[in-house]
Amino acid sequence: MTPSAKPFKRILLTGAAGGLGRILRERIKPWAEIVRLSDIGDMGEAREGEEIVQCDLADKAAVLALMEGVDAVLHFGGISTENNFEAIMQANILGTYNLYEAVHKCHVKRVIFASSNHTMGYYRTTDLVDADMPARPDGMYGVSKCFGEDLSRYFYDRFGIETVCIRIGSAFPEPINKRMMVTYFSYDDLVEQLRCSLFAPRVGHTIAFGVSNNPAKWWDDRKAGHLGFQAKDSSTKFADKFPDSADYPPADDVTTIFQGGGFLLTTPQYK
Ligand code: NAI
Ligand code: 15L
Repeated sequence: MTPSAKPFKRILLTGAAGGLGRILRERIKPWAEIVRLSDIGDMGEAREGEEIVQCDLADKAAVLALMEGVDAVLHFGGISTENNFEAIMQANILGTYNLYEAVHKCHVKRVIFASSNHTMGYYRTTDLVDADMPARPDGMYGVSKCFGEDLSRYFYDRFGIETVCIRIGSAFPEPINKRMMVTYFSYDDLVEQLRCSLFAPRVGHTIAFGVSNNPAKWWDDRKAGHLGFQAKDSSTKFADKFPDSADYPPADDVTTIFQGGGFLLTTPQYK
């Protein structure tokens, strides 16, 4: 494929030094002539077809400069687990606000926002949650992702900037506990959902669920059907690691009662 045949001129990936950013760095290259990588952390040397811009999302001027010449954004940067509110406020709340202000000023048309299943962590593991149900975050991290979802809704309603918020389950090489047999999201499925989110003709403001086709389900993704995404992988191939996962949740432990799992232990618990 010649550079000019690629659909986007420049895609910005935030969080490029992170676990998912390092995977996406190579996988998104077919979609853009240039991938601009950004993170507060070290991203190494720029490779072919890359630009590297190290910056703090909480730095408004830096984020505005970061956005220049960008056609689409994959927003994966920020604090990715529970933390103190001050830290989350800077990276995830102020950072996402700065990102959308810059998106608006630079006339970027579409953002894919890495939201999280922790927007819904206080639903029970017996619930089936869909995109229209009220958020039930399980901590300040989840609250910050709810902020990103609402902020992007506002920027769509007010300015027509399209966003797909992907409530990612557990995007890791493989499940590392029983909960992840339900929440597992393979890297291949993540990349495919991103591709669908970027290339669907119209997405408006979409809330989607990022999860593979696992046997047990907590999330109903039909309201994002217009993206055309079909998960191909499944946690089934890891079933030997967790033989009784079909009986999940097995106990009256708070981490198995609520979808947020271990994140519940970082916040006051309600049964
Ligand atoms: P990660 O923690 O490995 O990567 C996040 C990156 O954001 C890090 O490289 C970090 O340096 C960067 N970052 C943090 N604060 C920043 C700031 N103020 N300015 C600029 N960059 C900053 O997390 P991971 O697993 O790669 O996740 C990526 C995104 O996907 C995160 O937004 C996370 O909340 C979201 N997500 C990931 C899930 C997963 O299963 N991996 C599940 C649900 C959501
Ligand atoms: C998330 O939102 C986190 O970013 C990730 O590190 C995992 O904890 C994931 O959720 C999960 O619920 O497994």
